[in-house]
Amino acid sequence: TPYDYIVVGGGAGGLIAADRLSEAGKKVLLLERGGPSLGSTGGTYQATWLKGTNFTKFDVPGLFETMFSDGNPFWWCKDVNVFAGCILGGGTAINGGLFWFPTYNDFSSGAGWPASWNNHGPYTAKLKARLPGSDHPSTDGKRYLEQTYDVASKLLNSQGYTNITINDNPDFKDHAYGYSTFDFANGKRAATISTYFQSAVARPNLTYKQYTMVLNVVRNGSQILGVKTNDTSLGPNGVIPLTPKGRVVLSAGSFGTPRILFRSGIGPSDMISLVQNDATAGPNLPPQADWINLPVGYNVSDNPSINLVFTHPSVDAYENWAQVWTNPRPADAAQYIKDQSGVLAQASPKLNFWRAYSSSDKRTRYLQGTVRPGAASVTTVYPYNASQIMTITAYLSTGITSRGRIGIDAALTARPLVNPWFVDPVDKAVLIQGLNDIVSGIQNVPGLTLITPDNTTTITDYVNNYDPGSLNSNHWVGPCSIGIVVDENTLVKGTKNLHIIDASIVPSLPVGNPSGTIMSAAEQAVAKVLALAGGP
Ligand code: 6FA
Ligand code: ABL
Repeated sequence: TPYDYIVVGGGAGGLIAADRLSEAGKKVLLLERGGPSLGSTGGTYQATWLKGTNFTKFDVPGLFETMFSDGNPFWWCKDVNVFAGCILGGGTAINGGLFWFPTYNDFSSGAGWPASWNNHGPYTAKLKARLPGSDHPSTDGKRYLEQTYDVASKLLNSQGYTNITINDNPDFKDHAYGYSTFDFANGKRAATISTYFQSAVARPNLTYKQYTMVLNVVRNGSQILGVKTNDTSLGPNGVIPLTPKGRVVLSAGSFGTPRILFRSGIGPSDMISLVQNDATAGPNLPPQADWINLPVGYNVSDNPSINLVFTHPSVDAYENWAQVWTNPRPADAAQYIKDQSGVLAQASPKLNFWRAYSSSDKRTRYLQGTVRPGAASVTTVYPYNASQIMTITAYLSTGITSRGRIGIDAALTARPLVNPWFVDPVDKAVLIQGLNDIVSGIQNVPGLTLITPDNTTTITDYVNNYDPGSLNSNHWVGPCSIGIVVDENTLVKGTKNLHIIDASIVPSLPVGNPSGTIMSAAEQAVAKVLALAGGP
């Protein structure tokens, strides 16, 4: 059967697109390559201690850190060489859940948005109505495991920071800090899954197919006719058609969407040539005369981030989250099962802060900090108390000038081709300054000890010797930037009916972890698509 809209990918962007398109009465097909995540969507992957409940690994916020330590991490995309979620909810099913409503700057022309996008307010309000977020997601309204919050707030108070409720003051991002805020509700992960997805699948005019991978769009020149999937039960050769005025919306993420474009003959010729050389994908390319040359994969950014690890005698490192899957603290597990309250109703972050820097190139760059108990790794020549470790991750965000490139290799694995961090030395200099400012306050907090780097290494040497891969923040945006690859209505240039609604159209990094801005952008994008003339 033909569809008015085929939405490819059920992540942050795709679930909002599918919900709003079906709400408007369109006949929508939502295709997701992964399977269920939350228990409410049919997910079943549980820790033993959760047996008898309907909660999976993806529901329980306190299991977030185990995404990186699990022996069977089936949720990661195996054909993307950085972390990406291939499961219902995409990144939002497996991420830390940090959730920030956008600032004015996040959608400003200076950030690369067309003028028609600057007023994000009404769209953010629509998002907020569906997904308010919470800085106290435990169902009893209390906060738990707050020692690192207390330590970090002492550090920041001594440096002139103001304590605020972050999402009540989105534009206050200089010398501001507050409780970490999450897209969780009722002590569980919510994101776009238990919200937009739930209302979308309830509509008879929306069809959802999981475990279905889109390989390429099928097109006649600039006219998209449908999509080709890996499931031949869905149509001849796996092809699913559009209605005559129908449109395809790609929401496969910053790695998945460019790959679909390359496999459809859209993008730089070096990428399409790799597809051409592939025995399976090559024959599905349109004739070379129909290739559409666009800079898909360029203008990519991700926050460079650096971890500082400390100890403080008051801190409970919570066994560095190593026990929560197999052997959680019994009282905390019981409390969570009883009413989704307690330590496990929240993910690891406890406090976030921001500071603005003006730099030698006269630009303003923002630094974000995320504070949590535990640490991914410790490097010190001294003995230390592992039960007292905590991390401040410092991210360079809005204002970054460095850009990288995303593409594919000969195996069609999606990957960064050019790393986007520290291409511009000013970015690195500002992050080093921000780190130095953080550690300059240590003396104001009795008992606080920096253990990575320790006092045998300067911050500058630490940053210069940092493993480049560890600079990755998983916040990839921009490979199909608005104004460059897509027009202001998210239409892929050179096509009549191919749209993109996901992180890949975001032209530069927002000030916080990006999912809130991506969701607000999706609300705005789908409204613009629905308002276009000539559609179904
Ligand atoms: N962002 C935040 O705001 N806060 C966080 O705490 C945070 N943490 C993390 C994190 O801890 C990790 C490990 C990762 C990987 C990301 C984090 N992010 C965080 C970033 C945030 O999750 C992403 O920026 C956001 O999810 C991007 O939204 P998109 O809509 O652009 O893309 P998704 O990856 O969410 O969804 C793509 C979907 O398409 C997936 O479900 C995928 O399975 C599906 N898909 C891909 N290719 C497909 C194909 N060919 N056919 C069908 N489906 C496909
Ligand atoms: C994010 O936005 C980042 O993308 C994640 O990297 C981050 O989680 C979460 N939010 C929470 O702040 C970190 C984990 O806390 C680390 O344990 C892990 O090593 C790291 O992700 C891997 O990138």
